[in-house]
Amino acid sequence: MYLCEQTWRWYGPNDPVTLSDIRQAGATGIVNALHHIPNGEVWSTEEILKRKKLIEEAGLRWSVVESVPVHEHIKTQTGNFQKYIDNYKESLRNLGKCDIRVITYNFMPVLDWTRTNLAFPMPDGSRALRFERAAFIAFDLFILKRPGAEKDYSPAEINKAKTRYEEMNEEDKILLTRNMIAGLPGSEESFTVEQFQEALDRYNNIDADRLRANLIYFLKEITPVADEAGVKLVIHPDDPPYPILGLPRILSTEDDFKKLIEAVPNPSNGLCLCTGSFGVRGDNDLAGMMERFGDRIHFVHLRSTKRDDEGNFYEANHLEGDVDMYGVMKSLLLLQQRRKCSIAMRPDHGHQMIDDLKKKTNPGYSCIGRLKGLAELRGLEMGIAKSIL
Ligand code: DNO
Repeated sequence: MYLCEQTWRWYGPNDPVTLSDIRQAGATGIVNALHHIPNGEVWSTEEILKRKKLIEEAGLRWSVVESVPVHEHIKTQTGNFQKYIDNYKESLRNLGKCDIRVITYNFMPVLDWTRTNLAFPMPDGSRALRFERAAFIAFDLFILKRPGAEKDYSPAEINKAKTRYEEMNEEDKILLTRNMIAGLPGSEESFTVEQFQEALDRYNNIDADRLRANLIYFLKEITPVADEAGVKLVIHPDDPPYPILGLPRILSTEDDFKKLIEAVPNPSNGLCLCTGSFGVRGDNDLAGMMERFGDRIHFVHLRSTKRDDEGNFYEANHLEGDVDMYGVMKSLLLLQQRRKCSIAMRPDHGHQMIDDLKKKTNPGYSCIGRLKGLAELRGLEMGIAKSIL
């Protein structure tokens, strides 16, 4: 019987969660990136092997790269983009040589994932990540003051955001700004408000069609290299899965990924099925996507979100919220039997809880919340496996 490979995202030697902690959590695979290499530069085999050795010495395996970041010049096709694409190819070849076979990336303009609140209190005393639409709009209209932003929102939304903004003290505003643009764990960029507006301006003439064309261009360049190197590329969906800050979005739905594989059918063109990101939209059928994109899915992020009618969502416990984790897990198990292989999954995010509340942790990536998530997912998997297989 093929079960998931249980993996865990580790931010490298500076991560407060150690490799030994991760082993105790029961994961066997590590999801890692060379964050010290500047975005756009080649990952040399030497650097890759150094990191690989560290992981293996702890009795673990480097299963997945998350992420080899895609330089903004590639996304906008400006400046030195061809050089950055060549560097990307080189990194893929080097990863293949070092026997690391799954490479995650995203094509979100400017920002990787976005939240307004990193310590949203849950009724049980733990803390969750949250996206609050009124706070987000307040940032856009009254802190960033993005030109033309008002036309993206209804009068009622603007009023609500105004009241929300007026209720904030200086500290709240600084914290909101930091959450929005200082870079959440794993994102390679961080900005001041001025730099941020400049970064947004680079997309003034780039709509979704253009951004998609740039992604397809990039994939047509790199997938033949990935095919040859024996590595799978997996794109991470947009988080949140709709346009924000006037930026185009191109990987928010099933149809978005379908367009990519139709344009670039190479086998290395794959998907990281992140149930938390796709799951924010009620119209994404996660278990169905698992089935329909089965051959393209090489990495799965398991987490759940809970949305309301006003565009807010928070990250729920792994087995609660809007994601039908039972349906997803069942679909993932059936897929693995069909493909006769294990697929790497990781518990994505987790509440900050228990002792971690007293520690400085990477938002979403504290130890105990993910340990709980992994334990629950592992139990769910075994229960389904034993009853259906
Ligand atoms: C957030 C993560 C993302 C993801 C990238 C992949 O917690 O899932 O930052 O790593 O988008 O490139």
